[in-house]
Amino acid sequence: MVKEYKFPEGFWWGSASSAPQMEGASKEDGKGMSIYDYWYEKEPERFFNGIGPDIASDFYHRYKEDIKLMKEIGHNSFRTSISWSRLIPNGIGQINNKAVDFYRDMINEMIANGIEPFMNLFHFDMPLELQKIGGWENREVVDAYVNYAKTCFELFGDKVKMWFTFNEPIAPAIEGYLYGAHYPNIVDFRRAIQVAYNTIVAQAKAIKVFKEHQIKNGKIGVILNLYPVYPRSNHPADVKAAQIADLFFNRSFLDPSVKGELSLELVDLLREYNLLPYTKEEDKELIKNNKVDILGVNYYQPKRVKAKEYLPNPYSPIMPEWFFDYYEMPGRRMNISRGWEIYEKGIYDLLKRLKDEYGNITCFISENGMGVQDEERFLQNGIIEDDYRIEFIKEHLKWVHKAIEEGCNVKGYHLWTFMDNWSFLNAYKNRYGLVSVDLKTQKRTIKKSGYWYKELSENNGFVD
Ligand code: BGP
Repeated sequence: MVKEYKFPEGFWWGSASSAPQMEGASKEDGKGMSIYDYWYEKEPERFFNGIGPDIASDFYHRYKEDIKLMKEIGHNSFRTSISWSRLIPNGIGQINNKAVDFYRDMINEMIANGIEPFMNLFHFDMPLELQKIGGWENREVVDAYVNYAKTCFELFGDKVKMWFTFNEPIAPAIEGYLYGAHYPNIVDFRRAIQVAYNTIVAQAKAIKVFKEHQIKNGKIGVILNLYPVYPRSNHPADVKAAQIADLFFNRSFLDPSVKGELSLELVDLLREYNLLPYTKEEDKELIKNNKVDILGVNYYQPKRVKAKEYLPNPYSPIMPEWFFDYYEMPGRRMNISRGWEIYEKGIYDLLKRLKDEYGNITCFISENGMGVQDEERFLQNGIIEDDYRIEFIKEHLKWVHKAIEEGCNVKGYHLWTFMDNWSFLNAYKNRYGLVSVDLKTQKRTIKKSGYWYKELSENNGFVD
């Protein structure tokens, strides 16, 4: 049966990206080094095909034509980030005026094209100078971040109304300090928890400053990568495993951001394993009084877990996986390029949970998308015929639509991403864009999905 899926008036249609993943120009116009610029210099072999963030999709030079393309494919909003090390090359101190000009012009260009800028302050790219003094483990860096946030509100708050403290703040903690996948490539659960905790404090302090700054009609939020966590069965051991995975991967940031308090169950668990972070007396009140106004939800895949098959080696470093095993559900559908399960209903389950357990906070889908390797396979008459991406978006949007019908407070949908961009580690292996980028020439070509997205936005929905 054919059905029309109409979305609420004023729904945000657009996409998301970030400074380190699209700007390039990593050594130009006074930009300081971020940890990724540095790591790439040191170990280029760790990035897919040895491609780093130095050129990326060259948005720094091509933003005007790119923003026009965004408009052409139906964007009414777009999220990117400010590069801290471009704006303040040493992380603290001197502001780079060339960066101020660039961001001001970029923002003005978006607004002139009817695209609301959603501005994120931090997308994994710690200024190298601040990493040298301990990065997020050091409270001085928290203060430097708050000062950077304040600078951004002052410089761009007259134009940008939608602000975000962090994209996926759990990622620098666990990928950088627990799984060794991001710089500084450490494996130490205790340190990861300190990083996560300090990030939560940094967020609360930035929100406090934001409120003091009183940006007219301004909103501040956070973008979290959330996972519906499904136990293998209803057996109490499987259910317990899922609850613990949920504490680590969702509630760790969701509870302080939305409810203004750390999850007591998580605190108890960390205490039991002697993993509690160093805190300050005043933090609790600060976190309580500085919750987010809006939540961005990045959804790619669920987590399926089961009780552990074997007891962990007591001599091995403690990891979240001491408490559960991942479960490969028979028949699960996979995006094999990325190794991620595709499970559309997960987006609905997440949104319903936010309604039921998190006060139906104003939210939007801030990332969702499908990265495909060797996408040139689908080139026909010069354009990439990515019907799979259109299907992927439609199938997720049907569930978003159902969630809205059932009262969830969802304001928009941002795809990852506008044009093919650089990915931490995977570089340009998997292409996610509505617009393809030829890395040799930097030529942009709208994909079939880009044309479809335009119709989606113009009709504020689709028929299927
Ligand atoms: C999210 C990040 C993005 C983006 C996306 C796709 O977690 O916020 O930065 O990269 O995932 O993932 P990947 O690039 O690893 O395929």
